[in-house]
Amino acid sequence: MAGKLMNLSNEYEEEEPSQPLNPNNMLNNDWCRGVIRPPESVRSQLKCFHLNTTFIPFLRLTRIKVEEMYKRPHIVVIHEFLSEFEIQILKAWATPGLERTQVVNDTTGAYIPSKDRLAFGNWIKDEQHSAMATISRRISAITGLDLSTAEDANIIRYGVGGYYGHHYDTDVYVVDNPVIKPKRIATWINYLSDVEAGGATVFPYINVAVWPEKGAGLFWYNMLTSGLIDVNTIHGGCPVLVGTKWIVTKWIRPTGQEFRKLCENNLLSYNVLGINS
Ligand SMILES: O=C(O)CCC(=O)C(=O)O
Repeated sequence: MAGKLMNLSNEYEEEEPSQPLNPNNMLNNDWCRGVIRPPESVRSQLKCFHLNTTFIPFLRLTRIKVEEMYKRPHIVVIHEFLSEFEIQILKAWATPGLERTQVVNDTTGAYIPSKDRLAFGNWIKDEQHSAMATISRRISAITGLDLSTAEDANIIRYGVGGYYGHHYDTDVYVVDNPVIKPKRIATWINYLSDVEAGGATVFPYINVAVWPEKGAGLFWYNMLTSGLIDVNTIHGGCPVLVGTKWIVTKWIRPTGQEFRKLCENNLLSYNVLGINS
């Protein structure tokens, strides 16, 4: 995989990744072992807070616990997002139809099995279970984004050794790519399990590792307010060493967000949970 394309968040003095990115070398890399993290200058700005739900009727009586993992791009964990009941429903729903996961081929656009992703997955539409519909509604209320145009949720089970190599959730290269993958303004991952060892979701360009926490949600914006892809959002799922990792991913598309997240022709303006900066 190519080296870093450009660094838009040059506001911070960040450590450079100590190893080249290589989806086949994830077992050995620093990010998966949790031995590197963002510098103190970045960490000291991160906050934990309760989302202000005063003006969100659907969430008004709830506590939404947000922990910032990074500012630009804005990467946040929502603790205690899913109930035990929802977790059990999603696992039970997915299990009979789990199949080897596939990735989009950049040349043909077809879904194909790939050595970059070793896991089993299934899809669920909001209409197929009221629990999923409610989860989507909560994600929409928390993010302020329209989820009616989002993709179906992808339920994934990684066994021991399962992983997902570093990738972007949306197209980065505009030129010379015959297949334009769907643009995904943002990604939400629900963790349905803890993992005894391994299995972190890592963002190697910014040294962020998020360890799976049963019931938590992980959210970030892939796009800047200009519509350009934030190259620092390259991420992957580290190999599971002990245990099983379950996630449910919702990829959120730009269509429908026109009046919710306004476009700005400013390369340094980032989408964030709440008000943009
Ligand atoms: O397994 C993970 O932690 C990452 C999953 C992921 O990158 C994705 O579903 O796009």
